[in-house]
Amino acid sequence: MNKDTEKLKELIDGARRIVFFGGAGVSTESGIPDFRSEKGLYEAKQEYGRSPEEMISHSFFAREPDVFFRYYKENLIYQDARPNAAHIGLAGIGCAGKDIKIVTQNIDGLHQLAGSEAVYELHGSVLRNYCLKCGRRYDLDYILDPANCAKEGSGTAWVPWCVACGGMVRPDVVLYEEGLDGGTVTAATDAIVRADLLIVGGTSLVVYPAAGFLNYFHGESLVLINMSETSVDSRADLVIRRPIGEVFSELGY
Ligand code: CNA
Repeated sequence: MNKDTEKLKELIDGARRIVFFGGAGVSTESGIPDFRSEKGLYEAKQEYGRSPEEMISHSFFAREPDVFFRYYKENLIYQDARPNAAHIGLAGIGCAGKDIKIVTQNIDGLHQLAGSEAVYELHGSVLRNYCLKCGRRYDLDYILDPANCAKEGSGTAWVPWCVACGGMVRPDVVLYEEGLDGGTVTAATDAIVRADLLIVGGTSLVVYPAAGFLNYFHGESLVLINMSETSVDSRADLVIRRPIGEVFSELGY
């Protein structure tokens, strides 16, 4: 086992309450691109001529729902993606009897698919959708089915519509310019405040308010697992600059 992985294993084994705080880099090894890596969505062909932040902002969604949904379905949905060694290892730490909570900026549902139980999704989930008019809930398959997107006279092909009331169905995902869910924020910050070990992985830590959650941590050890440098590297007790899936498969939980 690599020296830094050995050190991480010691910290995990000695911790009483662990929080893993993660971002898009946790899922790149599952084939889901992040935003800021070389192969991330920022570098992907800019056929829309706008940044990912603008494309998935509240104002763009309100202004051009059809283009929004096209971009969203083409770039943010990966139905065949499966949990990688990082998701599986984190779930394994829980199975080994450790108190571990996951605070994620990801919207892909892969932590739950891997078996993690306490998962706080700061930015919602692509798996959940709801009608803006009557609140009826829909799954991902519903919004991807073209039959649910055709509406006479609407002139759109990508926007899903509610079968009950005809209202527009939207993803339960926090768009840029929208606030985070209060209950999720409270649960996530409580977990961080109580943790003695905080492992941060696969996040550039530039998206706020999520990145600011790290300031709630006053526990014993802070570990960072990220391919590129972040603003909190200097505060960390251990920095590992390797693919996170590789690190977790070495840990062997
Ligand atoms: P980001 O800004 O794209 O940063 C990702 C970070 O992960 C970068 O610093 C990379 O160097 C690092 N990284 C990439 N691959 C690995 C790897 N295998 N091992 C270790 N580090 C790696 O993404 P953030 O999560 O920080 O930004 C927050 C946004 C991105 C959130 O709002 C997410 O909802 C959004 N997003 C989510 C997904 C998803 O759900 N999988 C995908 C794309 C974007």
